[in-house]
Amino acid sequence: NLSLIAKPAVREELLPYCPETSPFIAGPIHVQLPESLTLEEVVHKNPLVTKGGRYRPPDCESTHKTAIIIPHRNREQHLKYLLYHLHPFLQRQQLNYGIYIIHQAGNATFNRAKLLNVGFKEAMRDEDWDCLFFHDVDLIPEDDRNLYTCDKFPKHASIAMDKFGYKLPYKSYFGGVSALSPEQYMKMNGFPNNYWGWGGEDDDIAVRVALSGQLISRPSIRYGRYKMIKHGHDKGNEQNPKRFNLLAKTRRTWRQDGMNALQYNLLSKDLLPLYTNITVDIGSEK
Ligand code: UD2
Ligand code: MN
Repeated sequence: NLSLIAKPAVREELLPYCPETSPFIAGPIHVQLPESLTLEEVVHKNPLVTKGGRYRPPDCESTHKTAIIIPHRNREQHLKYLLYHLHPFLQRQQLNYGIYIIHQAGNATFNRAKLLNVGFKEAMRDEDWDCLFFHDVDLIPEDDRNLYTCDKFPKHASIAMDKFGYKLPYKSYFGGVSALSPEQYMKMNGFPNNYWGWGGEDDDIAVRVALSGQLISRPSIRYGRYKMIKHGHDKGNEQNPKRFNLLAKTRRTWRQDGMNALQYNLLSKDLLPLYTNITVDIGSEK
């Protein structure tokens, strides 16, 4: 019976593993933000990206499964540029990856850390990711030797940003782009849910890393370079006046507030050509 030996239309099961260092890594990237760029062009430039913003190297089995989690509301331009740069960047690293946009519905005050918790939960429902990258929408990596894989400890990747003169602004700084394995994430009960508005949540996360008995891992300062697309303050993300009080209490609250207390209403999940869009109602400050 010929139909039994006909090749199935799925990809070959037994590809060799990808090499330890990808041959496509090129080093420094000159980041450009072409004004006329459209999302359709980004789709055309990435023919191997499949529904939901997924990719696996075509000719080898990646040894890394990385999900990128991006908190978002009303930053469509930044998102377009990030996708334009990130897709080829991740492909050059021969990763098996997926990109998730976690879109906060409504006009209540923005809550970055809670959106990241939602992203973790929803992404892990899909796939057994071994690394999650928590990524501001406006940060473009400038060197592809900055590997989007996880380390022994929670990793802070955006250590050299143009806006801080390509230096770490302070020692425990954890804002921008960070990477944790599911085990590292759960060990610190994820991120706080109660930081509404701008600021403090990144420092809280750094404190949780320490309180859960972990260290911070960082890439080389030569590789962890990022350009932040210039922007003003967003409406609905005003400075959080409670951030210092909250931070003073993290030691007492981190075990109660985090993944184990996460509540939200998933409004939609769409597999778009360049990313999975999760629209979520995360409520508002009580
Ligand atoms: C810094 C940190 C950021 C976070 C924030 C304080 C850097 C590079 N980043 O960012 O990680 O700790 O301070 O909360 O230092 N966003 C939207 N829509 C909004 C508001 C925010 O999509 O209306 C998302 C978006 O992904 C953005 C991120 O939240 O990149 C952080 O907000 P920001 O870029 O306004 O804050 P920034 O640059 O001071
Ligand atoms: Mn920013």
